Amino acid sequence: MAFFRSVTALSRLRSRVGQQSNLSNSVRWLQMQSSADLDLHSQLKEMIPEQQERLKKVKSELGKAQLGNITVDMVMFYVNSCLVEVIGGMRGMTGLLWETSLLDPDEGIRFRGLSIPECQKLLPAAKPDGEPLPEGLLWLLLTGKVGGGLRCDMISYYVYKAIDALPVTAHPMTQFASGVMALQVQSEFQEAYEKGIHKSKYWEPTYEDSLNLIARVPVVAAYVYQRIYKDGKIIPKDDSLDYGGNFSHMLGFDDPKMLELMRLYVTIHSDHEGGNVSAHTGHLVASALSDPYLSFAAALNGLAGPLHGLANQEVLLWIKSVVDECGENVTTEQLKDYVWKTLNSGKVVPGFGHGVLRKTDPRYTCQREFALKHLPDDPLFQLVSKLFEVVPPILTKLGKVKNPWPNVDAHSGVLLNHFGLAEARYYTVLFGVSRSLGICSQLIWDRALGLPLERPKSVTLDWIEKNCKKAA
Ligand code: NMX
Ligand code: MLT
Repeated sequence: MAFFRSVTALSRLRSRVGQQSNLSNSVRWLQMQSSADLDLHSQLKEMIPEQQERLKKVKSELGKAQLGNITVDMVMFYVNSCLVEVIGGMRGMTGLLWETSLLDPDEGIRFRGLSIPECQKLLPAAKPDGEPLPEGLLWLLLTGKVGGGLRCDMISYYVYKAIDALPVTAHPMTQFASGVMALQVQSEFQEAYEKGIHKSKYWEPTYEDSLNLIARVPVVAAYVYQRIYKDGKIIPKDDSLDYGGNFSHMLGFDDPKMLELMRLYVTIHSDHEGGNVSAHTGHLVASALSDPYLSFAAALNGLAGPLHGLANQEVLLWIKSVVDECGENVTTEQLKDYVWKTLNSGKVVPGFGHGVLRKTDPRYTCQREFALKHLPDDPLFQLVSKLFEVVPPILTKLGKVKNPWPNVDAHSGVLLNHFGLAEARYYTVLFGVSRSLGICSQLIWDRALGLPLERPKSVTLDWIEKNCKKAA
């Protein structure tokens, strides 16, 4: 079965009529052409009762099965048997149901069972041997099936005034998250809830909000970019383009290779199972029946932290600081010294390490392959390659770093920089646009499966001392 969909096929897709405003237009991705000829909504409607039954069966048959032991040292860290009084961050605790993807510490992410190379082979592309289309990935995340192209729709929206109310110097993530919050005033879930919708129907307005949100965030993001770095002019979408291609176009980048990069970028950053800070935050907030806009805006605020999504900004700034100090032809010895200088000044080496992964992130690897294909001679790419050799042995020498290998953020900046998107402070916004696909897909399933309010128990140090027996 051939899954490739050509640009011609995409250009056949028609726009649907949407509301207009004088402030903006955006793109709405509505429906995929699946082999089963069912639109996305119908396909989900068909799947939901089966999955609800499946969950019921799991609860009744496996409800008391153990997923692991929660011990005090998951909450606390012990170093050489001495208690270090920091919170352990729940590493290794299984506590969430997340259907759209699963992360293996050694192998990396699988989206509904498909690895990144498999997605590159199986998902629809805009051209032969091209990068996967994010809309194909969205279909996969939502249904577990490989679908075809998407139909896009013009809709209107204005959040520009909310963004414009901020100083132009505000961090791009602040402007982006504010724009997403402003989108919330059109939440269909909120309206339906106020009208008393039955809980069995929650998933439907969640679905509408989620698809609207996914369609609108590139427009908000592109505006933030134009406002901060260009002349503030809105570049209208191009109907012949797909989601990733259009996003690049609205940012002002029309090089076909950059369009391909954006397709790959949006696909690989979309989802990383449920426990990462942004996904977990989105899921937690949505468990209070906050609508997808409120939940996703909260997720973005977590993504904006330097240990999470802001690391892509930090990586390019750090790489540029290496070049400023040592020049582009930095030697291995100079690089080692620079890494040690960073560590000795109490900072982390951005782009290396991970809370779960214990090998090189496959999202790093596929970006490296993209660079080898399209920009092998780029000096910053060569620097990134050198860092791959220099950093892991140094981090290993520290003795405390559990994963010395590069993560997704170690590579993305030099690719974007190569095609002219050089404003590192903006990079996390791109990550945010992509993550809307994963978080919102899961939110639809959260409501479809009737997942409850999330409310784990917490304890005090005093409680642990009184109630926990010393291990033998
Ligand atoms: N540079 C220096 N020290 C590090 C690094 C690094 N890249 N990675 C881990 N460590 C330290 C860490 O700070 C901790 O030190 P301390 O005990 O003094 O607080 C120690 O090693 C143990 O940490 P780990 O258990 O290995 O890692 P943890 O799960 O706590 O944190 C990260 C994971 C990703 C936060 C951490 O590796 C890090 O800070 N990396 C750099 C920032 C980064 O690239 N973040 C992006 C992650 C991917 N994403 O997009 O979200
Ligand atoms: C992510 O993509 O969310 C990051 O790799 C962080 C994580 O998985 O914890």
